[in-house]
Amino acid sequence: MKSKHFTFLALIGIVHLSLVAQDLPADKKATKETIAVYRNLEKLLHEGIMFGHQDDLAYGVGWKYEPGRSDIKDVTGDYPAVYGFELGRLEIDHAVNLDSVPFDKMKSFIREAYDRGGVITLSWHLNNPLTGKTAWDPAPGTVASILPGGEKNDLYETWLDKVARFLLALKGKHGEYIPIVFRPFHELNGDWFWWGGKNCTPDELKQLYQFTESYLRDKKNVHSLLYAYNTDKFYSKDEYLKRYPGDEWVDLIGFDIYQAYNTASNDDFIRFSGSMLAALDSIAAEHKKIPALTEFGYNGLKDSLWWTNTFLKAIAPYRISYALAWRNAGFRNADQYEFYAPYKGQLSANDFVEFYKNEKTLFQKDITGKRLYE
Ligand code: BMA
Repeated sequence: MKSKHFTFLALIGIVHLSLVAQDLPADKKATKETIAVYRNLEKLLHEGIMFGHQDDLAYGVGWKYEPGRSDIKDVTGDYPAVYGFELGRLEIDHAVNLDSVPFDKMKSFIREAYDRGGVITLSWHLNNPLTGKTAWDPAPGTVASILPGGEKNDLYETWLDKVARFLLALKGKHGEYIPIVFRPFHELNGDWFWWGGKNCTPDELKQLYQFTESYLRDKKNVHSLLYAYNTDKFYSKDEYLKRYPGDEWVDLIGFDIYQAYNTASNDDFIRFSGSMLAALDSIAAEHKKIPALTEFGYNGLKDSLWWTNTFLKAIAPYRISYALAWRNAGFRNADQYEFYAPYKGQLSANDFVEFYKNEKTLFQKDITGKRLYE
């Protein structure tokens, strides 16, 4: 009996081990708060899926920079559990990012989110360092030009210096660095960014990822980052891993998906996300990484039951750390708008409240007490 019990426990141990992340994040000198949040993200995988929202505290549909406001809070009375912000244009010394958020305000939003125990993730639509145009300028040769030995390597290092300065200025009340899930070079299998798809070789992308991480970590002493590897849609595990820089460089793995074009119907969205989330889950178990839905959305939310009838059905069966809805940029006119989360009075707002109440979803009130940074 005893030995059977022992075998059973040992087996549980093995199964459990195969599901968990490694003991330490990719950065072996990570600060204690970063290690804590890394381990807690893994634990939370067994409890539910954290809801995240890009630029949540900065603006929403019809408002900008109103202290304490959030479209998610307007609708549910609670904040998201995860907050996304964006660094694009920090590299060229602009005071505001490419979506008009002043970097100074962004720092305060990040501190505010951290003080509430929320998780913060940063993306970076950095300009093309070879041409000086935007991230969406897929000039061939750009990645090669910024790797060591390339003509723009020095310039790229100065851009990383600025990112490091920003990250090192993010401190909590006790002077500790605020941990950040950093997801550079996102959607890296798509062709629209200069670091993406056919615009560089898989090997160049891997080198870029590794160079960026070692530079921030070893040259700039930034030890508050968890690194996310992030594709767009993918059709096989091989495709997903084609540009993967290696287990020792990555903490979270994710992908971005929007309900649009080839996932136009609810059923298509559920089926397609499902097959990707299943693949992600299995890659996460094999590589001991934390799976996340790093961006998602259905622009305009023209389906009053989208949250419970489509999105929840798509994600609920899978282990996912968080799902980050993209930004509520609002309306330019009646036909031109961009928002992926409801605002007060929006067609899907009541259904979002049901989504909020569902036991699978985690918002601020579900996680603050868990003290993820301790
Ligand atoms: C895109 C859109 C753009 C935005 C960019 C970077 O998906 O939301 O409006 O500028 O992301 O955040």
